Amino acid sequence: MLVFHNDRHALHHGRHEMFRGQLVPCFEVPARADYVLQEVRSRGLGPVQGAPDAPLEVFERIHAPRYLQFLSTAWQEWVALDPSNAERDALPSYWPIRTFRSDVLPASFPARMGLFSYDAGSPITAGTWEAARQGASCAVAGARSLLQGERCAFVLTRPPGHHAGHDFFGGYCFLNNGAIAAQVLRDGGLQRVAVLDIDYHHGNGTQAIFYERADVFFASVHGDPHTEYPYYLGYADERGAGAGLGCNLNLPLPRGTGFDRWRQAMADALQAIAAWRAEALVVSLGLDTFAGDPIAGFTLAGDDYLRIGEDLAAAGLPTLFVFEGGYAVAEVGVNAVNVLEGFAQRA
Ligand code: OKP
Ligand code: ZN
Repeated sequence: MLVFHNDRHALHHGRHEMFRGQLVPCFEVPARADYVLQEVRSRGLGPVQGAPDAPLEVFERIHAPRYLQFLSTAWQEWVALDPSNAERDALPSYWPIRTFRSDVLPASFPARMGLFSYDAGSPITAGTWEAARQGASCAVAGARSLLQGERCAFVLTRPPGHHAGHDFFGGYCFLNNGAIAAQVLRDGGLQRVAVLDIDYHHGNGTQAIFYERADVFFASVHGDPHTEYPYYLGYADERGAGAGLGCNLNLPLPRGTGFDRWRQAMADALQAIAAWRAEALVVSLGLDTFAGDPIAGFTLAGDDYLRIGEDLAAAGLPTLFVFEGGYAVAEVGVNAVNVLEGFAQRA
């Protein structure tokens, strides 16, 4: 399996996120991707390569130009507020919810931080833009490899992407790697592309991006948003809108769910994707469904990830895996490569 590795991922290294009124150490750390790369290499999954910088126009197929412009200069603006800010991550403090205006682009940097985000858990650091941009470039390269006939590929990047929307960051995500990849597949000539999100957390960004579109099917198996992040999206009654009605499938499961029930939910999602006649599959591969994950609530075990890979291979579609969450750092590499190896052995 081809592996597209973001060799600039460590330029994004948040120190603190806001959690219950305190700044706590970030869960989304560079070591996560390093463990996955180490496991990819030691098990000989396949050749590891980087990717050329994709032009911004490719990202603009998914993200708003003014959002990309904001992200690309956010760190410089943060430090310009006060030189001592260079020692602290940038986090938002204000948000324009309901009844506020979102058409006005305030001159104030803190005001724009809130306009373009939805939580205080996703710090911007000196290298966030560089890291996110290179990761999205890997997603572009991975999608192009499928267009050239590869059966499967793996985009090994962080920060993750599935919570990032058309013009907002949040949930540790800045550029939506999976959505960008799906769009590259569409623009490369495929008519019907499915995104299957198996991260513990609902992929609210990806859902919102494709919600009114009939050409990209979004399916997600995740912790019930009544109790789990991101709380405000991911319910079963969200089925798409307008031309996209029927092209969105949410399968929320209660905290504590184990592999048997989870596996059946993924089978239901794959069945819907097959019935919809998808031509290619993008898998938002979160490993935070693992029993040992510090911020999630399912109870999957290491070997279960081999079965997941096998089930995905049986769907028979060209498949691009995109790394998302998974915060049991020492185990995330083995669990990720279990999925990929299970897939490769059945593909
Ligand atoms: C990103 B991805 C922990 C609270 C949870 C946000 C979780 C983002 C998950 N302090 N904060 O989907 O794995
Ligand atoms: Zn997650």
